[in-house]
Amino acid sequence: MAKSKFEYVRDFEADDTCLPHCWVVVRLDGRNFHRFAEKHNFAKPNDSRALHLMNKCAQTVMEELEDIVIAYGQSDEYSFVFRRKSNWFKRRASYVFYWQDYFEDQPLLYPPGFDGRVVVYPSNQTLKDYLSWRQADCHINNLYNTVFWALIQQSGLTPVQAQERLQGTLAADKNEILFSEFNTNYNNEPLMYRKGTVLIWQKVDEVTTKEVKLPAEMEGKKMAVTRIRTKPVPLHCDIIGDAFWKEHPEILYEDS
Ligand code: DGT
Ligand code: MG
Ligand code: MG
Ligand code: MG
Ligand code: MG
Repeated sequence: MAKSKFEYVRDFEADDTCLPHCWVVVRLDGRNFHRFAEKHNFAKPNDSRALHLMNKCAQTVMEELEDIVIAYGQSDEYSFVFRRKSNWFKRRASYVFYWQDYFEDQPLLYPPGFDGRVVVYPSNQTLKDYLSWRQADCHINNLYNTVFWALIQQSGLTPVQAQERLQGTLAADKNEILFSEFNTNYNNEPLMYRKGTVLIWQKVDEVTTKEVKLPAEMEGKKMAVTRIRTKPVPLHCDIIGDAFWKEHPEILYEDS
C-alpha cells in the first residue's frame, strides 16, 4: 500500500517509549491570588484557613485520582506527582465547594482560577530536586514574608520601608531581626507555614458506626467498626533531605 504524505506523523508515536517511566508533575497555581487574598481578607502573611482549604482540595483530588503518589503544596500552589497522565481538572470545583467549611464569615466574592502546567521528570533524582525546589521556595518566601509583615504590623513601617530594610539581607539577618526585634524564633513558627504540606498515602484506622444485622435480639443497635483505609495524609516535614525518602521508600520505588 502506498504511503500517504501524512504517514510521517506516525513517527511521533514511536517517541513515547520513555514516557511511561517518567514522573509527570502537574503544578496548579492560583491565578492572581494577590488580589484574591486581598479581596477575601486573608491573614498576612499566612492564612491557615486558606492553606487548610488548599490541603482539603488536594486531598480530594488525590482520593479521586489514585495515580497521584505524592503531592506538595505551599502558598497558592499545589504540585501533584502522577505515575502517568490522568484527568486532573477538578480543582476549582473543590475549592468553591469547601470554601464555607474554612472561611465561615467570609463570603466567596468570585470564583478562583488556577493555571496548570505539566512537566515530565525522567528520574527519581530530578523529581526529588523538583520537590526540593518548591520547598526551598516556600522557605525563602515565608521567611521574607514573616519579617516583612512583622515590620509593618508590629513596627509600623510602610511596605516600602519594610522592603528597603530587607534589601540585601541574608537568611541569618532575617532570623536575627525576628529574634532581636520581635522576640520570635523563626524555627518555632508553624511547620505548615515553613515547610508547606506533603500529602502521601498512609494507612489510617477509620471508625464508623454500623447497624448490627444479627442476631435478631440486637437488631437496630449500633456498633463501632474499625477498618483500615489508605488515605492521603498531610505532613509538614522536610522533603529536601534523605530522611523523608528513606522513611517512605514506597513513594518512589513502588512498582505498579
Ligand atoms: P499569578 O500566579 O501569576 O497569577 O499571580 P499571583 O498573584 O497568584 O502570584 P503568586 O502565585 O506568585 O503568589 C501567590 C500570591 O498569593 C501572593 O501574592 C500571596 C498570596 N497568598 C498565598 N497564600 C496566602 C496567604 O495565606 N495569605 C495571604 N495574605 N496571601 C496569600
Ligand atoms: Mg501563575
Ligand atoms: Mg506567579
Ligand atoms: Mg498564583
Ligand atoms: Mg503561587
